[in-house]
Amino acid sequence: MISRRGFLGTAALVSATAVSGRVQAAAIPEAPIMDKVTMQPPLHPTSGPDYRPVVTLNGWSLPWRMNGDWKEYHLVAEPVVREFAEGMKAFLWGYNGQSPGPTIEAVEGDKVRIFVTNKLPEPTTVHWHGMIVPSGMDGVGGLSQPHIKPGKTFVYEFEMKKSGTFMYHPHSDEMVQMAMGMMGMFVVHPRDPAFRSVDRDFVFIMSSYDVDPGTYIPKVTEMTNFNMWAWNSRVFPGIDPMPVRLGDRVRVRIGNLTMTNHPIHLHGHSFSVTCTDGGWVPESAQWPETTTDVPVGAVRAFEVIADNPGDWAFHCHKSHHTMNAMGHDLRTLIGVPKQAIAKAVKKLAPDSMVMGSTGMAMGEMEMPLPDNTLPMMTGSGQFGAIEMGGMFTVVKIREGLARDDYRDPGPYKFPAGTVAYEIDAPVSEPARQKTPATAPSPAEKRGKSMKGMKM
Ligand SMILES: [Cu+2]
Repeated sequence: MISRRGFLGTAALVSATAVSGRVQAAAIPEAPIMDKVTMQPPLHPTSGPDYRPVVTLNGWSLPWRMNGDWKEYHLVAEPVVREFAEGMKAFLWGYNGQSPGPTIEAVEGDKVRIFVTNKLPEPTTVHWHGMIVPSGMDGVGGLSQPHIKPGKTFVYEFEMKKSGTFMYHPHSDEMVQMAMGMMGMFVVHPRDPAFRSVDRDFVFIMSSYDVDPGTYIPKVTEMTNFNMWAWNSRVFPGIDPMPVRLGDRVRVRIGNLTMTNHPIHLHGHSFSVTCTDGGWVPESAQWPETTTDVPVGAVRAFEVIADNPGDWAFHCHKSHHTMNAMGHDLRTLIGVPKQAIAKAVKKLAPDSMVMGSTGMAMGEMEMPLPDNTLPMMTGSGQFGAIEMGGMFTVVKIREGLARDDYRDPGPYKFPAGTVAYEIDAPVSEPARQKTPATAPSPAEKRGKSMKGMKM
């Protein structure tokens, strides 16, 4: 649900000598605020050219209003509380009540006017990453504009020169403001709705945080060692599933404003990267993939025909990025009998754990957690623990979903006889080919045959 902030004061913007095409005596548009962390229904356009709207994983699109032939939006940069998953919240900075900010949608050729009000305790700006804008609208504080001081509102005006998938983020105290979650996606739809049209269009932005277990504020000076790897500032199992109708052509647009690359992998299908933040990839330059690397400060959008029904894992392939806090600095104790040391260590460090020796699935272990901390691997499926966290969700491909139905269809009903199964094996040791315990190396073999040779 979108609640309304109401109109802000307008006196500051009233000017008797308004320049044509600039804000005149009109009120500043409303700044809608979002209080939900779940994926909101697509926002179909009620004015201007038609398009198929995107849906934002655990997010929403920013409503706008028309003022003459300008589309007007209002972003409010402000401190927010964001829930990463049930059981953990963080104090972040974002826009309009959430971090990341709402997805902004417009159409190629649109003239947009974006009001930015700064309710942060320090100056900010907004940079429109990947978009072709006049230099003075590029949002680099000090270089292309004065910083927006706390309590002030600035206006950005530009035309949508090209369609594609872009991002927005501050270019002012960047290290702090991005580490605090200030970012969002900007989708520009093609003027021709038939161009690269799809049935479902998902979008999200990747961010990372370093939040010590039991605390609420990210450590903003961290460079590489993050412990929260998030899609739209959510981690599994807090990330929405992606419901898809069998046979749909699906686009997934992914932005990356973390400090490292993410190889994003989809099970059960192959796809092609069709768009970057530079624009559309010509068909002749596309190739099949099942994993695409999304570099830092970049966007990759891929398209896939959802022709394989089921529940399909969709995740970053760096295994540390599918874990939540506390799993990153532990000793490897594979092969070490651990019960005794676990007991001893836990006395000294109650939040520690040892891994990899009892055959117990990590996701099934119970360990005491500090407040406001998620288990490192979690989530459950119809067969047991999923043992994931971070950048992981499930693409749920089902027959006959309605067009704009994005509700979780529940676990997949596997047709009988299509699930990997256990057999009753009479012996615990499988039969193996008989080979010496240590086979001679090729060099040893050569040495033997050399000895036998007459020189
Ligand atoms: Cu990753």
